[in-house]
Formats: sequence, structure tokens, C-alpha cells
Amino acid sequence: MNHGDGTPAAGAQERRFGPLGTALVIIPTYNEAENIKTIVGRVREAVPEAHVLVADDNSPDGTGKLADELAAEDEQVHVLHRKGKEGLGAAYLAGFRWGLERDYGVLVEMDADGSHQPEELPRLLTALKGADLVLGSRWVPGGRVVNWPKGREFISRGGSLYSRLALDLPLRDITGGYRAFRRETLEGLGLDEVASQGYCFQVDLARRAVKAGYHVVEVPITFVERELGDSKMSRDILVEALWRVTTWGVGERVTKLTGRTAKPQDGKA
Ligand SMILES: Nc1nc2c(ncn2[C@@H]2O[C@H](COP(=O)(O)OP(=O)(O)OP(=O)(O)O)[C@@H](O)[C@H]2O)c(=O)[nH]1
Ligand SMILES: [Mg+2]
Repeated sequence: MNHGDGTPAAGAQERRFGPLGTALVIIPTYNEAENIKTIVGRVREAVPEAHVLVADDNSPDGTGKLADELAAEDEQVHVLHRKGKEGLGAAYLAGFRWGLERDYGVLVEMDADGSHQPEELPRLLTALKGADLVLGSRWVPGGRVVNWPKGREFISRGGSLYSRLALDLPLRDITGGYRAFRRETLEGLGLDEVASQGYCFQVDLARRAVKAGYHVVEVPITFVERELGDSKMSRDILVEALWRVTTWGVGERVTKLTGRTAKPQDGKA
């Protein structure tokens, strides 16, 4: 059952879930020099016990160097330098591996541009006490977007609705990128086979979690459009996501019809 207000499920479910452990907030960056200091500072203030990992793809604007400066001043801030731009999904997968190799109990996805407000993270973490995965959701009651043109909202709502119907997922915001995973959930998702491109990455993680029987909870968030820096969203990313989701949906239906065993890697990007 969904506890959209962030309240953990009572009774049996609370017993089922162990303590959370330390959270690692992974922030992928590509040319976020204008945003990186602010976002890291806000995370550190909102959840002082959490650690931060900036996963930078060798940003030409020097974001990685700024992140190094933050890490030098604060032992709870870390930087993962990657060779070059390989996309958001690849950066998250590398960040997840970095965190899973260490002693973190929770791994959080958060954009650098301020769209995902660190001040809302405590609510996501509270919900995770009674869940395996928490999705920050724009499209459940109480969730909203600020400063988005109508067209962008239409595309995002449409993308989630299409994914929901094509993949038969009981979720409202399937493409969103503000999420908190328990370590055990990520370990059970088969990260080696996750499609790593664009929005497909988020859709693939969500569908794998639901299909694996994990308890996924959506918590309403207020998503704020970026004010500084450039978007990396592109038409290609959208088209790719549409194509991939359709492939997965058709694959699942064929599997059901023929009784063949499901192979999630069939849709791998
Ligand atoms: N490491 C890494 N980070 C990336 C890459 N592409 C995007 N990001 C980061 O991923 C996050 C989301 O990217 P955005 O450009 O904000 O994408 P978006 O939120 O869909 O688009 P806007 O709403 O226009 O901001 C930001 O923190 C980016 O810096 C990449 O190739 N590598
Ligand atoms: Mg953004």
C-alpha cells in the first residue's frame, strides 16, 4: 500500500524493515559549476548525517574541481571522477557501486540543479523506514512542479502514463529522478543489466523493483525547474525512452502469452 504522506506503514511492515543506516546522496553532474556548491550545502544542512557523492563526468566547466574543493573541507563529501560524458544512468550506476562497496545503508538519487529539494529528503527517508524504495513523485496528490511550461508537464505526465500502461506498473511518476533505495533493494535489482540511457534508466529501475516484488512507495514532492545552467534533456533521450518502454511492454505481453520466462535484459540499452 502507498503511504503518499511519507508515513511508514505500521505494524507488520515496520517489523519487516530493518534500520536504515547511513545515507549516501549521489549527485551526478555535467557542467553544474553554478549549482554544485549550493546543492551540496543544502544537502548537508537538510540531513547532516548523510554523506554526498558527486559523480562528475569530467565537466568542461570545472564542476569536478569545485566538488574536490568541497570534499577537501568536509569529510562527508566525496567525488567520483569519471573519464567523460557517458550519461546520467552510467554515472548513477558507478555511484551506486561506489556506495555499495562501502558501508552505506541507503542510496539516494538527486539532481544537481535544485529540481529535487534537499529539504524534502527527510520525508523520503522517513517513508523508506517502511519501504524498499521511495520515489519522489510529482504526480501523486500533493506533488507538483514549479516553473514548468505546460508543454514540458504534458510530456512528463504523458511519459509516466504511457510507461504505467505499457508496463503495467502501479506508479504515477515513473521517470522521476529523486529516489531513495535501501542497499538491499539495489543489490537485488541486477544493476549489471539495467538500461543506462536517459529516462529509461529511471523507468527500468522502477519496473525492476516492482516486478521483483519490492515495496515501492511514492512520496509527493515539489519539483522546481532549474534556474541556472543548461538542461541535458534532448529529443533523442525522449525518443529512446519511448522506444525502449514500448519494447519492454511488448516483450512482457509476449512473455505472458507464450508462457516464456521473463528476461529483463531483453530490453537492455
Ligand atoms: N555525470 C553525469 N551527469 C549528468 C549527465 N547528464 C546529466 N547529468 C546530470 O543529471 C542531472 C539531471 O540532468 P538535467 O539536465 O537537469 O536533466 P533534466 O532534469 O531532465 O532537465 P531539466 O529539467 O531541463 O533540468 C543533473 O544533475 C545533470 O548535471 C551525464 O552525462 N553525466
Ligand atoms: Mg534538471
